This record gives sequence, structure tokens and C-alpha cells, in this order.
Amino acid sequence: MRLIFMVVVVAFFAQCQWKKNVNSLTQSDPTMVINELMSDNKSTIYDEKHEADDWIELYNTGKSSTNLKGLFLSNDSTKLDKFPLPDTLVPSHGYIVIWADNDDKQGSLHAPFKLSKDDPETIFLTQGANTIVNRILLPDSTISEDESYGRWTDGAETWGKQKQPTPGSANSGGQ
Ligand SMILES: [Ca+2]
Ligand SMILES: [Ca+2]
Repeated sequence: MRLIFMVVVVAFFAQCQWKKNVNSLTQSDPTMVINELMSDNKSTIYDEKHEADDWIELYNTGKSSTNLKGLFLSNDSTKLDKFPLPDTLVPSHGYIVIWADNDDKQGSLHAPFKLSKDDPETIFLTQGANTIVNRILLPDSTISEDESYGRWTDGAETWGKQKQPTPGSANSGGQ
């Protein structure tokens, strides 16, 4: 009986594609984290201009509201201060969606870069211009259109594909 149980457990984990992102880095006590990303948005969500653009969801893991001011997003390790996040409060355990559409004239939540859907790419969240809070390797084309890549659960260190993307709300896991 015990052996059967062990076999079932091993089989379960062999099937499980959720794993720690080997290239991820999380500061020991981060408050804001990159929580979910989509690099091939076809019809999941539209911005104010009705464009189905790439997006990055940030999540406040802390017990109080956090201001995004002083944080930066980038897809370039040689220019970590590419996108200064706006003076905006995110509530405790709240979410905010940043458009990665290279349309920074469309508002303060639009970053001046897009996400690559064909090649692996590293996305950085930094405190100030230099201190990396989060470094996430976004995998390549194994993620299909309208699928996202996210943490399970919110704020955790394990990452995987989400067939049901959840921009602005709790991650849904692999289902
Ligand atoms: Ca746009
Ligand atoms: Ca989400």
C-alpha cells in the first residue's frame, strides 16, 4: 500500500510542469513582485486603446499598501531604469497590470518595451535604478497565444504556464 502511494506521488510530480524558475531572483523580503506575464496576447485583455498588448502583472505581497514610485521595470540588463513606475498605490495583496506595448504616450502604465514571444527573455523589477528586486526568465514559444506565465500561488517561487490568464486578479495555476 505504501509503495503504491509512493508511485502515485512520484507520478504526480513527474507530470507537474510547475517549477522554480531557475533564473529567477527574489530579494529576501520583497513587497512588490512580478507575478504574471503575457507575451502573446491575442484576445485576453485590451488596453484603453483597445489594443491586445503584452502585459506584466505586479503583486503586492505585503500587509500594507505600497507605492510603485521608485521601482523600475526593464527587459535590458544594461538599462535597468528603462521604465520608472508611476506614483501609484497598490493595496495589500493587490495587483496592477503594466502594459508592455512600447506605447508610453498612452499613459503612465505603459512601458517603453514589448515582450518577446519567440525567444527567452529576462524581465527585471528594480528598486531605484540598480537594485534588482525580481529577475524573471520568460520562457520562449512553449507558451501559446493567450496563455500567460505566472507564479502559483501569488507571490510564490514556483512558475508555470496558465491556460486561464488572470491579469489583475489571483493566479489560477495550471488549470
Ligand atoms: Ca497600447
Ligand atoms: Ca494574476
